[in-house]
Order: sequence, then C-alpha cells, then structure tokens
Amino acid sequence: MHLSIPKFEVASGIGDDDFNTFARDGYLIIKKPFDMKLIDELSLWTRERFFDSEGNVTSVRAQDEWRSMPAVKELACNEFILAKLKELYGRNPIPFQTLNFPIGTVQNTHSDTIHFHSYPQRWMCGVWVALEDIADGNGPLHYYPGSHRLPVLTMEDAGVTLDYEFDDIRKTKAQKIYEKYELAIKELIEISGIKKKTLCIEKGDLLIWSANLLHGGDPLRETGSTRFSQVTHYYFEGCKYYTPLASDFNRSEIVYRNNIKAIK
Ligand SMILES: O=C(O)CCC(=O)C(=O)O
Ligand SMILES: [Fe+2]
Repeated sequence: MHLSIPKFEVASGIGDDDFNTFARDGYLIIKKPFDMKLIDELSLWTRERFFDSEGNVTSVRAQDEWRSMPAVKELACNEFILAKLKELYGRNPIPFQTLNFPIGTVQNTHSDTIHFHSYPQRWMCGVWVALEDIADGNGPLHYYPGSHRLPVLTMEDAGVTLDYEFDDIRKTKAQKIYEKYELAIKELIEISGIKKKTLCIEKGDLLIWSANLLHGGDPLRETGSTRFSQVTHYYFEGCKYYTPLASDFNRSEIVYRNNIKAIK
C-alpha cells in the first residue's frame, strides 16, 4: 500500500459494517467481545487498587498499570481488538499506553491529537472499555460523532501566538495556554453544529475512537458514583510519534517520542 493515510479515513462510510460505520462516525461501539472473566478480574482489581477500606477514592487515575497488573496488559493486547484495529486502519496497531479510572474523569472535550500524535497524521486511536455498567449519572465518556472529519486543531489554530507563548507552555503557564485550546475546541464544535453523545454502555462493552474524534468526560451527576474503566491508546507501525503540546513547529522543535514500544 502506498497511501499513508488510515484506510477508513478515506472510505465512503456508506454501509452498516464496522469499517463504514467507523469511517462515517469516527467511532465504533462493540458489545462484549471479551471473556467476561477478564473483565470481572479487572473490575475487582479496580476496587482494590483505587479505594481504601472505607470506600474512599485514593487516586482518580493510573497510567501504565500494565507493567504490574497482567490483566491490564491482557486487555490492552487483546487479539480481537488488535485484529479490529488492523481491519480499520490497514496497519498493525501498537498498544503503547494504558489508563485506568475508578471514577469519571470530568475531562474537558479534546482531541487526543493535541497530547500525542503521529507523523504522518491520524495513525492513533483510543479504546475505552467499561469495567462496570455505565449510566448517565456516573460521568460517562462523551463524544462528537463525525468530529474526526474536522481539521486537526493545533495550538497555532487555537490562537496561541507563534513567538513567545510556546515557551510558556513548557513552564509555568501551561495550564493557561491549554485553556486557549479548550476554548477553541468549544468554538469549533459550535461552528460545526455537531451534537454531543454520551456513552452509556454495559460492563464489557467498548468504544474505539479515531485519532481526531472529540471526546471528554461528563460531570459526575450522581455523587459518589464510580466509573470503572480502562483506556488503551494505540499508535500504528511505520510513523514518527511526537508530543504536539510540547513541540514548537515555528522553531522546528519537535518533541519526538522515540521510545514507543508495544506493550508486551
Ligand atoms: O475516560 C474519559 O472520561 C476520557 C479519557 C480520555 O480522554 C483519554 O483517555 O484520552
Ligand atoms: Fe482523550
């Protein structure tokens, strides 16, 4: 294959099969493709890992627990997921990072392309797995169907000036600068007219989102509600990988991720 663009990104999206659904919507929901024993194990582990004996949350997220918890690794490297991603993208996926959550993230809407991206672009995706039933009250994941077709919003597109502000982002004003990005995303959504959806799925179900699909975490409407979940982020073979937020194209300073390796 000569084209270095993910296969689904150039497909028509006409048809109800997984490939065209993903092409049209930029995401795909799959119901319980796993051995539920694995999901039960991860669910029990989430309770032990993130709560004290009185039931209070001790931390709200943990990155790369696959290093110490085999079941986290097993889910990230699940054969069904790897084969599905290959079918959609046309290249071998590289699971490179896991995140586990005991409660909703309440994360503002974003595209993951601002945090980690590939060159050529869009060779990246996320897989979100419910480790318990998710309802509207538990701060479900939200997403904007079709938003993957919008331009990939960079910090320059978000109005961060090209001369001095990029210095700040690596230092003390990082938060302030990131807020500009979030405001620009809000504007992008308003102009596009795309409507939000929330992910109320059952334990063991998953959602795959493509690189540029806008998503975030809804507010925790029900106090004390949990939202056991695991996200794995995947790159695909044959690209350079980098951190856009830390890079400054204007000064040819690209912060590459040279040590990307598949979890195993
Ligand atoms: O689970 C969520 O609420 C959001 C997670 C997210 O944005 C991510 O893992 O990229
Ligand atoms: Fe994200």
